[in-house]
Amino acid sequence: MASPGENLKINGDRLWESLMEMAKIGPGVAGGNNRQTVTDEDGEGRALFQSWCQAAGLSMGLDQMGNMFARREGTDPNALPVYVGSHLDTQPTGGKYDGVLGVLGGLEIIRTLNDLDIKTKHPIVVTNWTNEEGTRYAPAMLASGVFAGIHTQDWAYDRVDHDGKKFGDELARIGWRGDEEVGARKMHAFFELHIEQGPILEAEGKDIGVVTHGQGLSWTQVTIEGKDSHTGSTPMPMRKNAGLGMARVLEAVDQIAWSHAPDAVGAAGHIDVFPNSRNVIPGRVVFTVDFRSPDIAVIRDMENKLRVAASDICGQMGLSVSFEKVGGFDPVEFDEGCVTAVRSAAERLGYSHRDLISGAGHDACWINRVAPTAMVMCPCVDGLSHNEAEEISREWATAGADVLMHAVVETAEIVE
Ligand code: HGY
Ligand code: MN
Ligand code: MN
Repeated sequence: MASPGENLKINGDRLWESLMEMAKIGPGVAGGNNRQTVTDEDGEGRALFQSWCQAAGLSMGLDQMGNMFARREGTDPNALPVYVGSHLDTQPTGGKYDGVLGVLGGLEIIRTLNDLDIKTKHPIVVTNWTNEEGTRYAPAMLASGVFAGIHTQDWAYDRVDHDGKKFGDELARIGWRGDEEVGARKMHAFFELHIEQGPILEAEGKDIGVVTHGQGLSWTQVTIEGKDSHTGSTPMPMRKNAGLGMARVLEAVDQIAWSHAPDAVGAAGHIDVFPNSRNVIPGRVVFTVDFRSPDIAVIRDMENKLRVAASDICGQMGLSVSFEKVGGFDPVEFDEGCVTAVRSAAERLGYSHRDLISGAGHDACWINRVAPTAMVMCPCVDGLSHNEAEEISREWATAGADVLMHAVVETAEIVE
């Protein structure tokens, strides 16, 4: 296959302008974004993305999970398309680039190929996956998970948010529930550009992360029941303090993760306290423990140790405890051919690079189950993400999109 010339580059200013334009939709309170999945703001972001795709001459597809597919024809209409994309939904206190860079980086490839009238044998399809974040509706990567056959669509539709609203109803309400069967599309390959969301690339002065693997993830929802009672008049020995139980369990979570240092991590980001009143001892707490490691045996060990520790702690305190696995995936090894396309693209373009294990989960982790898949990463400032202060440089965005384009175009086969 002919490789693209090293002077094939995207238009970094145009990509940056699109990122800043998208960032205006669902603004946060501190310079980032709050464009959570299947909210009105998500719908607005989708509409803007669709208008840009149509302006670039792409034909639009939409499946029953709201996954968006914008297709540029190849010279061989029967050739399986090369897909490229990520997600437009954000955390409640999200950054402007998490996911968005991968979707708009894919669109920038199309805009550049159109500018230069470059044709490829395989069609290219830019993709926006619904609900990658899993923050309003667990689990993360929900729609790419249905696409890859991990979850059933009915199960996904029935997921409820904090207010009891169902995912399927909300997707229909914002008008982005399509007709296409989810997962019917077959792919030649899938590529995803994403910010690292960690400190390694910036610390080592590397432009590009060649993602060979993704670490595994486990989400266990823990419910501890005690007894609501007055914080003033209930004697200490009589208390059934579920909040205190949670505090001791979270200390154990931290120790469990440290026991597998340096490659394991653990914490709880979601915590609900009931009744959450200043003068009531919490009678019930519900929280989600997030464990991650590149080694599945370590993840299983951390899950087991959590259950043992939480059961012991709650037993000693007269509290009840229950567990529910609400998300997770095993460590991922990406496709060697696609990874090589990414690495040789970085080399051809003269960008510094290093192999990398992704610390965060991505739609590519599920799509890797159904198509040859790889990821490109760029640095982010201080490795910070899932924070409105998330920041990248224009140069990092450009380098990442250049490498993404070369990997995609080489795989889609340029037609001379
Ligand atoms: O949780 C994750 O790793 C991803 O950001 N959804
Ligand atoms: Mn992301
Ligand atoms: Mn994220």
